[in-house]
Amino acid sequence: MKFLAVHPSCLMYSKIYLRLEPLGLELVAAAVQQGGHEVRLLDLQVDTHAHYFRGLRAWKPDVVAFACNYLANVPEIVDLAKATKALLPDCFVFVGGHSASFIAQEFLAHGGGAIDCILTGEGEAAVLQLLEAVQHDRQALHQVPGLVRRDGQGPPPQFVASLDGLLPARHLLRKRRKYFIGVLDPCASIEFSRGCPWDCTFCSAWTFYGRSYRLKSPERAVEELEQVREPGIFIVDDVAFIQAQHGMAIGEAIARKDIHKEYYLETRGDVLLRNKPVFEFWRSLGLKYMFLGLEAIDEEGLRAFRKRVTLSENFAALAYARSLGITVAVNIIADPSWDRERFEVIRTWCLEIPEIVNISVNTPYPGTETWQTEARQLTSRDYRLFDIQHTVLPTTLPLSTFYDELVKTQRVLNTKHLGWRALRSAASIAARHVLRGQTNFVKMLWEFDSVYNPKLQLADHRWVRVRRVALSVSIPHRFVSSWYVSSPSPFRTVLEAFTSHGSTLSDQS
Ligand code: B12
Ligand code: SF4
Repeated sequence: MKFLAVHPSCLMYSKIYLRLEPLGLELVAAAVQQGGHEVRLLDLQVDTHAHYFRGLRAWKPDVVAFACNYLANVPEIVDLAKATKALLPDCFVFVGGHSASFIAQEFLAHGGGAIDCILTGEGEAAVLQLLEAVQHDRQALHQVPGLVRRDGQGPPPQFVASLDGLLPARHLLRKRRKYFIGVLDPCASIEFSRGCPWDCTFCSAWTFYGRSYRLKSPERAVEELEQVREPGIFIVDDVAFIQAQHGMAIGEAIARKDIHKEYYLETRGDVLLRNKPVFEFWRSLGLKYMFLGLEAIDEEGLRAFRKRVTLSENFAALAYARSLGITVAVNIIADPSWDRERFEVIRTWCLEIPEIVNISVNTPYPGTETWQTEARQLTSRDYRLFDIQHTVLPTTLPLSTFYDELVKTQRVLNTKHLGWRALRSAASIAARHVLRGQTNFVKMLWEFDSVYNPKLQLADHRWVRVRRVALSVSIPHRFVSSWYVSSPSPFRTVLEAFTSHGSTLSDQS
């Protein structure tokens, strides 16, 4: 069969700071290719809708599969699915990814028949069984693990047998030079582990992977790395190098093979402090950037997010990363309840430290605990506003003032790292990139004002009110009745844990 895999357009972040290859979709595409099907992959982060429709008309795929890891992409995917069915009524259209898995029934309802099913969980585990059913016996769709249709569902999704069996179909991407993060331009992505053993309230890593934590063997990890051409590598693990031995073994294999790359990874403050020798070693291998999810600069905030780390540990981790000469980016979650003083405190703190500070807005996301406890307060249910740059919860400040303060804070932070100042400090790197025809990093330095603008952000809310959004997120009431009942076992286990602790879920079910 002819299989077209599609990643939706850029998010607000990916318009500036980073744009990454769709690794999950490449894994799904690789599995389909191994099954003997003809596969194409289109990434709308770097290609246009016009290109998509031209391809549909010319190639006439039998199956179109969309990746949906982010709620903000839901309306685009629904529109594309409807247009696809209008053009090719016999084409089988389905969606997978994190967000699709958590709102499967809602997604199907939005599609109004244009989306044939949602494949929840890890796509590469069941996609061939799905295609087999599509090709030979549609009745068998109901036996596909993780598959959700409007009239029923298959057994719970299964995990892939081993991460070692996976190799993403990187060769299917046409515009690989478009992927970057900061000065790592171009940059590829790689996965060394899956899942996370912690249980932060705002995060769904632990509900999606059912709290499992799996590792790729160091041999396979390095074999894969050797095949990557890009000089920059984004390690996509939720928390890198939780197990020191694993991180060390991969590092040693890289050193033995004399592989020279520059790396970006995300980890936790306590993991960094616990596994100092690993990070030190990786620094010598080319670890350039590190992202630490601090989330809050007060103990109360850390407790509320259930980060299970102390403020002093986080600050000690920052100091340690600094001492290694690694460029550190940290994240702070802005709460809609913040007043002017609170924003001012954050601005002052951020200016005192050399790190890049990213401010995101506290947003309940389906699949998280916060979704269960806070979704009833939502002020907007428009998917497009669930991008952590808008607020969907009530603000203490008037909405326009909240955005003024938010963007003012982000701008203050960005002047440290974007524009002429950044270009001066990274002039030789920028010049090298431009000479090689790589312009993603240099363009990024001036893009802030065109993307982040309080008036535009406010206008997005007005737009929603004026047009009455047909596609909106369902609050937990519906979410529970459809998603909980139809959800696979790891999700169920976690939700049951919430109910047994007397969360709002029990009032609703
Ligand atoms: C890189 C990344 C980003 C980048 C995106 C870069 C880009 N597009 O250029 C940035 C930094 C911008 C980003 C932002 C956000 N992210 Co993010 N991000 C990731 C990260 C670290 C890696 C993604 C990846 O490549 N994973 C590896 C691949 C192999 O896994 P995968 O993509 O999930 O694919 C598997 C399945 O999902 C599924 N699948 C995926 N696509 C498809 C398609 C089909 C057809 C099928 C059948 C299956 C399928 O099968 C794949 C293989 O098993 C993940 C964490 C992680 N480790 O996955 C979080 C993650 C995807 N992000 C998440 C979140 C919550 C966000 C934010 C909302 C907030 C935040 N915490 O930063 C914002 C959203 C921004 C917005 N505007 O909406 C969540 C998703 C939760 C959800 N949707 O329920 C994750 C899982 C992190 C987490 N631990 O909670 N993110
Ligand atoms: S925020 Fe990080 S540490 Fe917390 S559960 Fe998610 S991935 Fe794990």
